[in-house]
Amino acid sequence: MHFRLSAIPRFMLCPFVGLMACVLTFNPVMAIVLYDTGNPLDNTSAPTGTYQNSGWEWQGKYGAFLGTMIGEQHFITAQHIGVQGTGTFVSTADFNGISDVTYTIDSSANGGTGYWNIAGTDLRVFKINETFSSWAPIYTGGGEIGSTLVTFGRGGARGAEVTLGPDLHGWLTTGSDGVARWGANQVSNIFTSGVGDLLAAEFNASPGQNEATLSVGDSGGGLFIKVGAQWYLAGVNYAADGLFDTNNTVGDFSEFNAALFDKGGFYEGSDGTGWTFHANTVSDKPTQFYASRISASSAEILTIITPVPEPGGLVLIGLSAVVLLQRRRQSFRTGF
Ligand SMILES: [Ca+2]
Ligand SMILES: [Ca+2]
Ligand SMILES: [Ca+2]
Repeated sequence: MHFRLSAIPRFMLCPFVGLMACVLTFNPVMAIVLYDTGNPLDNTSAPTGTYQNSGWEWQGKYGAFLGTMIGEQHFITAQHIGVQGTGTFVSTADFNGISDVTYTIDSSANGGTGYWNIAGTDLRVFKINETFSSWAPIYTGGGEIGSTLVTFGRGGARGAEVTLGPDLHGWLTTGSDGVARWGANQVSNIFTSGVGDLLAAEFNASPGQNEATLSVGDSGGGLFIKVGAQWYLAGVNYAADGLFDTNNTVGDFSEFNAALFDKGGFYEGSDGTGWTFHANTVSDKPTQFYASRISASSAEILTIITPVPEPGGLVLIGLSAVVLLQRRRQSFRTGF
């Protein structure tokens, strides 16, 4: 079968894996894929129980993708999805529980650029002309690894089974269906990459836990972790491992995108950059997905979203002080 990505695969060095040079092949995720179920209708309404209030309410539709409300007038999403033509950010009834609310994007923001790119990352902040009634707190700490996460995206549900002999290894991933879906996982690692720090999570064969990975269409969605009783935005969905193939033959169009909880027995890479074979061992070799790490850019993000005092206001404060002084002087002179 022949699978095409809607974006160019990316390659980054990951220096955090000891002495071994490691090239990660990223497929920018342009769906939440669930281990437990292939039903595309599952996990499409607000999470409850353990995952209640975990960020679903702060998601909004930005073009074909998602963004997360992070300030009274700001939302954050991924750069690599580009500027979506709609010029709007929509808090749908699915997200807010009431009715669709359409916000308009301030195209004059940041001196006419229309957005702020966080340098050296895949993060992009937009401003709306109206105001949100609530927004996500952003994570500024360093304790992501080991945290339970919830992530959101609009990619497609999982496709056909990927097997080797009698053994299931995962599922093909399909094109984006545009439906917002949520899933859970655990932050397993942090990588330094050409697009800044990335949070990584392994797609494990863990039934009954809403275990999820990402696929095409999930980019820009928020990834939340819980600290105490509060969920914080800790990442923005970026990429997933791939491509995969059963051979390393160039040009036979046999490569495919897949959500594999065990990539053992498959090649990973691309015709352009070469293929790496993963031996099929008894232990699963899970694939990972990646999200841009918010905490590494939190200072810059907070500078963008925190309102600065109006210069006019400062001048007025100064003037009133002058006026007060003058009055006192006058009072002194006149003896009052
Ligand atoms: Ca996992
Ligand atoms: Ca091939
Ligand atoms: Ca295996």
